[in-house]
Amino acid sequence: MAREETLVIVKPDAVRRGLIGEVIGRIERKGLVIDEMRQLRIERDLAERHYEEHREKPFYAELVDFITGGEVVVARVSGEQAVSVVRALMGPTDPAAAPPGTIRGDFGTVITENLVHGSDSPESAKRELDLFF
Ligand code: 3AN
Repeated sequence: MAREETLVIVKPDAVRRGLIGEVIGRIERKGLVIDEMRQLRIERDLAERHYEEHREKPFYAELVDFITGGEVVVARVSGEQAVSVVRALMGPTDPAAAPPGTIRGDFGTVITENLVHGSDSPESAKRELDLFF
């Protein structure tokens, strides 16, 4: 067991659909803590740094266009095993395949518009939190 921090981004599709409270509420009800949170429009340069590990992927341009295409909410979230607990709440990357009960499984069908980002390791969390906070 380890207390961890992770970065959560409520993506533009979720913000547009009025799901900020739904996403953040699930994280809070699970028992994690929102230490910092703000709403912003991500600049292209910041999006490219955030997603730099995907730079060579075929979906990279679409991903950067999407995340910069509307307001997002970024949150610093902490708690026991916060990285994997948030990933479990989110569900798998493709909402069409994500099980009901997860955020992506309950609210999405399209892979780009998958509602939420959560860091995939404590190392990624540190790098990503430093970009946003
Ligand atoms: P996750 O967000 O579940 O960690 P990653 O890190 O593999 O998924 O991908 C980052 C983001 O890139 C995803 N949240 C999703 O929006 C997008 N993405 C991943 N795979 C694809 C794909 N095959 N087609 C389009 N977008 C994708």
